[in-house]
Amino acid sequence: MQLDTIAAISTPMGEGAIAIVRLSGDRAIEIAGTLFRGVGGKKLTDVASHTIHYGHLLDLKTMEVAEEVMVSVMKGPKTFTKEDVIEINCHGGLVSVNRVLQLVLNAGARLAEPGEFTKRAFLNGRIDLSQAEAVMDLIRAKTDRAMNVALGQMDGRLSRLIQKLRQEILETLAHVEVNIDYPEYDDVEEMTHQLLIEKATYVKKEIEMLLQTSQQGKILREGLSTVIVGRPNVGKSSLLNSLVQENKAIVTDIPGTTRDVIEEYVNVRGVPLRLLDTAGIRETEDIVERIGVERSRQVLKEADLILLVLNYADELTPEDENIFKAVEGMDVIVIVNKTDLPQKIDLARVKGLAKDHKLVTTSLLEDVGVNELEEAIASLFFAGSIEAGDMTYVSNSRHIALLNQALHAIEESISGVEAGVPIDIVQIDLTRTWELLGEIIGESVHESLIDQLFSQFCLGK
Ligand SMILES: Nc1nc2c(ncn2[C@@H]2O[C@H](COP(=O)(O)OP(=O)(O)OP(=O)(O)O)[C@@H](O)[C@H]2O)c(=O)[nH]1
Ligand SMILES: [Mg+2]
Repeated sequence: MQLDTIAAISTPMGEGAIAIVRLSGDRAIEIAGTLFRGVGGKKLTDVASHTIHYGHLLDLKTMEVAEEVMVSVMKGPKTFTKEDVIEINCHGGLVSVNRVLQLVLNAGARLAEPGEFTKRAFLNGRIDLSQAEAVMDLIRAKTDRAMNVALGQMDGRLSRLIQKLRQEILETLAHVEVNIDYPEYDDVEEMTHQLLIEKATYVKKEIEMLLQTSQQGKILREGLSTVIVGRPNVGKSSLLNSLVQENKAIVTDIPGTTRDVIEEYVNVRGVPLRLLDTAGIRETEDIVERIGVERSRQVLKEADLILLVLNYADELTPEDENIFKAVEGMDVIVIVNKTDLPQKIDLARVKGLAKDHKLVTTSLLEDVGVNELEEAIASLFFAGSIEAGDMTYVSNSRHIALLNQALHAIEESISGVEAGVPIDIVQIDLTRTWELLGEIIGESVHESLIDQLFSQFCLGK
């Protein structure tokens, strides 16, 4: 495939010690070479691959020195894109790095689109689609574990599993083909049926297992989505601050202080939490607060874990009971806060409402009970037996959707065989499963989807 030579700034914008402009393509070395003036007249086109060289870049219009640089020369195919790659290390700083980019663009490179380097690695066959997506996950990883999952996927762990399943299906399809070609042999037909059920059941089980990891994968990637809810003024924002050990949210004694959803990432005893503090839920005339309350209700729906806060120094209200109703069926920890004040709450009634949920009492003001709460969160999470280990996690929503469709297709084929439908119909379902799994690793995917996926990348990656 003949592609033009692309260039982009590959380091974050802003001031730093160094910044990197990267080029990839057939003309990368030539383009950098025309700008580069090395020590003793050294030419980039003559140097060995995977070496780095000190020199200056010339502005070809004025023939003046524009920047002092170190240039890495990496010849394909042993590069990120499999093409010739140049990395120009220049001084960190907006002006400097933009000037270098401008020079290489003037010399014949084209500005890369977001994710185009990774896209080339994919198009040139160095990585498959799930690996490319892992590159993005890696960049965005917010926890250590998320990073390990992404590394595993980049290494091709998921790809290999998917390929193995596709191979099984292919072999099964070959058998079906024999059966269709020689329908007169009864024993072939019987064998085919038995084999079909066997293989398809195996594939089904493997897909189910992958899907089981998806919930955990999502949590590892994004953090356990944990929503703090409760009436105004019970201490929700105080709880967020106490868990992140910083004053992130505004705390006042005015009910209705928090108006928007506040989001913070925190590690509680090794459990990655995406912590959301919400506006206290109540009926209100204040428009801003009302929007906040509406948002609280929305984030509630997508929560993995609810921290329901009550006020020890106040009686239970119908609003409290409504909140209990709203979180029915979810993972909830009930927190009765402000135990330093005189008790007004009916704890027996709270226990009735809490049912099987864990109940913790705290005084956030005096830092009492927070340890117990952290323990409750961790035990809830680890009881769900999340293990980092070597497991293959599926965490990408595109993959999850495809796996669900593939599961459906393989189930169709199994029930088809069992119901004795014509074998060529079964063949269609099997082929469909094979195709859907292929989409995960980027075989048989539509070009527009590829464009869309890569456009989510950051520039220069
Ligand atoms: N006495 C006592 N006061 C507390 C405790 N926890 C929080 N408070 C106080 O209660 C008031 C409300 O706390 P916030 O954390 O802002 O409550 P909130 O639930 O976020 O309130 P809204 O954002 O208005 O919904 C503040 O004055 C806190 O200092 C506690 O354990 N004991
Ligand atoms: Mg608040």
